[in-house]
Amino acid sequence: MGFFSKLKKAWSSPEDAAQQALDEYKREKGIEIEEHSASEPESPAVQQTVATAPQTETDAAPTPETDWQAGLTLSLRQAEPKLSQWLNIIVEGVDEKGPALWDRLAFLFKALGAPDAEAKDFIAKFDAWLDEMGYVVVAEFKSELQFRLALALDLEDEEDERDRLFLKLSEGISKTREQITKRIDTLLSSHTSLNDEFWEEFEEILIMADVGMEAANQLMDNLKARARKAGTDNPDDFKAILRDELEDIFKVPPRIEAVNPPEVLMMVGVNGVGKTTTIAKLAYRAQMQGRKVLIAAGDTFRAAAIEQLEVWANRINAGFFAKAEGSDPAAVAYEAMDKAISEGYDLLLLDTAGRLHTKTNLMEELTKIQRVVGKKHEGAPHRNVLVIDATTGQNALSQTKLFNEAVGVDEIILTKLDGTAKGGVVVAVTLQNKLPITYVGLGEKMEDLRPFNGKDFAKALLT
Ligand SMILES: Nc1nc2c(ncn2[C@@H]2O[C@H](COP(=O)(O)OP(=O)(O)OP(=O)(O)O)[C@@H](O)[C@H]2O)c(=O)[nH]1
Ligand SMILES: [Mg+2]
Repeated sequence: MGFFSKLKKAWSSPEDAAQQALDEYKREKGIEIEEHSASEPESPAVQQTVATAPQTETDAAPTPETDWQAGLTLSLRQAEPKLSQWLNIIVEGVDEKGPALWDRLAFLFKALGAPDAEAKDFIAKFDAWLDEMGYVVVAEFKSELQFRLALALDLEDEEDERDRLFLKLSEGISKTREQITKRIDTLLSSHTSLNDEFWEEFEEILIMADVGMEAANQLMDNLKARARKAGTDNPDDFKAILRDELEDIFKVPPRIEAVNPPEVLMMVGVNGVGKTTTIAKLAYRAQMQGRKVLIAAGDTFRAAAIEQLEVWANRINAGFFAKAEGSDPAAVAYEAMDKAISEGYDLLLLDTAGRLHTKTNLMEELTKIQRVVGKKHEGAPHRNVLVIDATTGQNALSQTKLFNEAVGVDEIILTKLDGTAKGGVVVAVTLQNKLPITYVGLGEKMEDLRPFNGKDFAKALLT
């Protein structure tokens, strides 16, 4: 059972909801409410808010304040146990940011059993972010608000959030799906068995979708073996076989090691793939989850790169460390490591340059960074994260190979999966390197960097 279902169950049985409705009615009419027996299970503050409000103002008519709180309580109790539904109730009738919204949001936090201080902090940060972004109207930021709530309350795994993510992923890869799935459907409808001609045409589809020759061959071998094992050469069974195979391909477990904080992530990748913005998104996620984050500007090649990172750090309220343009990136990393340790940061994110024309130097520079932070802090950098841009198709493969050989890659973040038909490269990258894809970028907003789930990807691709 999910968090919301549990909470709802703890709140009340249907009778209690009815009792609440009655209380609400009485309160509206200004009729005094008698005490109920204490059989209701003790639970988060909604209960208390409603129960205590009338006691403090026994004789007075209900204030507008108790009214909205009671109304919200009732609505929350009756709503489907989903964050999205609850958020809809919270923002109902509120068009813009402001005290009314913050009161209601604080009330939701209370209802969910979160401490007051956490609610205050969340709201203050969110308000500051809205100012920074210039968002005023609820419709502009509701989705972001839900994402933040899910992160802050550790509800990202709730069914509702997973559904939302799936939808987002599904939309994000619609062009890739168009490229692959429509063609597969046509292929399947024109064949009565999985014969040689079928496989040849299937291979063509894979190549067109940027899976690449080598990976395509490997994939086909696996699929043929699966079909044989299942004793079928019926095209009707093909999609299920392909889905199973894709799920298996993506089952690369991320390397999780016990890390002695601060944890250090080094972001690598060629220029323009999205390293800097992904660092901001990761920092933001980590902060929402209560970690103290320091971002270091290891791309000292361009002043603009340092500034870009600083703007992001300020925007999300993360720590920031930089030296002048042209400084030695390893020195930046070393000093940032120092700062992270002495100031008690939980996570250090190292941005790096990505210029391609000095490939050898770049790799030397990266290994030097690794060396110096490792000297300062045992095991650091704990994760080398390679950022690749899905729109580059086959180049993603050579980049993975290059970086993996030079500095060792622990995981991959695939950006710009939205709006490309070349998403098939995910299959090739995973198949050929056996590296886990941990996040995918589905757009430019903060909420657009999401954990990658291979099973969902396979499903979204083939439905
Ligand atoms: N649509 C979309 N755009 C993205 C995504 N991730 C990053 N971008 C955009 O890609 C552009 C380049 O991003 P940066 O973060 O500056 O890339 P970088 O790797 O740091 O680039 P260099 O510092 O030049 O090496 C920016 O305009 C980002 O907004 C994504 O997942 N989807
Ligand atoms: Mg950058």
